[in-house]
Amino acid sequence: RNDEDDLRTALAEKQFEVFYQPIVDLDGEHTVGVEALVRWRHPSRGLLPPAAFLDLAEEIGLMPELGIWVLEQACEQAVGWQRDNPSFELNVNLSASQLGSPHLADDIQTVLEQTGIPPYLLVLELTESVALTDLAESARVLGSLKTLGVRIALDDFGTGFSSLSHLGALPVDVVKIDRSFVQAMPDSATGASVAEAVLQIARTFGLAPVAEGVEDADTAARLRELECAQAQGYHFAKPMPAAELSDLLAAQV
Ligand code: G
Ligand code: G
Ligand code: MN
Ligand code: NA
Repeated sequence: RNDEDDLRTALAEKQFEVFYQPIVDLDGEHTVGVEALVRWRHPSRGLLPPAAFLDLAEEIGLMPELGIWVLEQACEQAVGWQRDNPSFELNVNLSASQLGSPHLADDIQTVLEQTGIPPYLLVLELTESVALTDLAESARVLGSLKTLGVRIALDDFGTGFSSLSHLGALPVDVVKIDRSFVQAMPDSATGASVAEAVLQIARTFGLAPVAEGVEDADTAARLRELECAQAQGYHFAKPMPAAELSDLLAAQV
């Protein structure tokens, strides 16, 4: 048996789990939402991170199915969290092959209906590099998703662009500032200025920024000064199983 067979079996047997990383508002440091992040509970190798299997899953055509499974799981969980916090947001990642799937919008619509999650509380994340591969096609597909009422986030923002023209061409609501910029903030004045410039670009285009990879209190404070409303990172919390997230939410009420 090879890795490919293992992965197909994993999908058939649902050996995956969804972890959730809090997204906080930088003013009160309350959890305002989560990003869903898939893990593989491998029968012999233990809990595997996405880096260990997502590229292969994408390559052999399993990502559309795995991606929709993650979306379903995450929406079911989020509906519960929304009972206590009616504005609780759920972010779910989309892969390149999902974006290319002709039934993506229909599949998402089905999950929205089956789980009853309000569409405006679902944020679909797409990496900037995927979004830029074919700008016209991305604009068309994201436009079709927007008609469902969901929001779109550009992930790894700032790493992919050769020009800024794409920001006007894509129907995007949120940008997730790549952690390379955030982590360079304490290093030097230049690092801090670049992060500030990336935030400024987001604002120029009317996009809500979420800072990724915040690992210390100083960076959080600096981002707050720069009026970045939301952030994510180990300083606040690592990705965790659904039950732990429920405990965390219960403790902060
Ligand atoms: O969980 P971790 O922090 O190791 O995530 C690593 C990367 O894997 C993230 O950048 C994220 O974009 C990607 N990833 C995690 N879960 C999913 C998923 O369900 N679908 C897609 N397409 N990517 C995911
Ligand atoms: O989709 P994306 O690649 O942005 O997913 C977030 C990834 O970043 C996950 O792999 C998550 O575990 C990781 N991550 C989240 N917070 C931090 C952090 O503060 N520092 C670092 N180094 N990684 C983080
Ligand atoms: Mn992401
Ligand atoms: Na990212």
